[in-house]
Amino acid sequence: MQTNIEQLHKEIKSGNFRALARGITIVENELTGYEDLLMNLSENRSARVVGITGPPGAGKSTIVNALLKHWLNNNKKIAVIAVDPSSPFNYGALLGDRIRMSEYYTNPNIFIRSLATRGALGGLNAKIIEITDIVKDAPFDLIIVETVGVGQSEVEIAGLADCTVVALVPEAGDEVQTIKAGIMEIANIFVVNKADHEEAEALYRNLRILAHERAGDNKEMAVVKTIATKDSGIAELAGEIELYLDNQQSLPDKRLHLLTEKCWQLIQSHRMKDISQNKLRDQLAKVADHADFNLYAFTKRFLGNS
Ligand SMILES: Nc1nc2c(ncn2[C@@H]2O[C@H](COP(=O)(O)OP(=O)(O)OP(=O)(O)O)[C@@H](O)[C@H]2O)c(=O)[nH]1
Ligand SMILES: [Mg+2]
Repeated sequence: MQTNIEQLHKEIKSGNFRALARGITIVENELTGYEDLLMNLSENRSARVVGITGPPGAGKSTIVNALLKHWLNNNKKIAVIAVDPSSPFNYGALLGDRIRMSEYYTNPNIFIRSLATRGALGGLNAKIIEITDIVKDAPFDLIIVETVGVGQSEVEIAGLADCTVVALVPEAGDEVQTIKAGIMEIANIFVVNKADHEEAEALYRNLRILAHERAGDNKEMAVVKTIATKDSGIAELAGEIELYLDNQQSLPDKRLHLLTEKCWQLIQSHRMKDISQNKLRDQLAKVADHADFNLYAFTKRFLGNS
């Protein structure tokens, strides 16, 4: 391993946030040394990943802020990864009312990073798995990943996270019976946020019924009402997350599925590394108009020679 990457790795492990930010940038952009960095991640990394997903504007960032405040008061070290924050919502805006902003920005117990989506992995950042892995190398208790629940991203977040929290809002009340089957599959905990709206009660009741029906003989999924802007229900939510993490089975199917997909992708990109479209095009230009041209035989020969 190159010395500077080795040094960076040491600093990340010791909790240096600048080093962590640098490491994320290296991995996100595949800069020199990124593979070294990934291949030398520590073993036995203990930080747990909490995914928070839900429709745009459901209050995910507000919930994360409120959870941050709660856990900071309990002396936890937390990293937040926000994927494609569609609103310019500023983490810390709410923290600011209890913790002075200056203190917050230099708070050694919170690390926050926003990532753009890159279209890959159905809405999550293409490097979200690698980035989360790097963050796990730093000494955090919890890593919170916020993603807007659109399309496939919900499914991926469930594979990435040790506990997936799905935030819904009362506006969805009428549609609760038609909540996408996918959401029921991925949620470990439901949050009914904006419980200050009167329709919240109906959504809460319906979710409880759904959770009950789904549970069978197993423990029912928790449904927690919150008013994130007022920190109401946040302690209960934090408690349910901790309880879920404490009782979690070792390797959920969803995780195995995600790892398989990711490994497949890595193998694919590794194998394709030396294959260039230009080279293919040049070679095809020479032979494609021959009467005996056969694309499949050509491809096989090309692979043999590359
Ligand atoms: N009345 C009420 N408003 C809330 C509550 N929680 C959040 N909000 C407001 O809802 C709006 C959206 O909150 P965000 O936390 O940005 O929602 P989000 O889900 O992170 O949104 P995106 O990241 O854009 O998908 C903000 O104006 C919040 O102040 C709540 O419990 N009650
Ligand atoms: Mg948000």
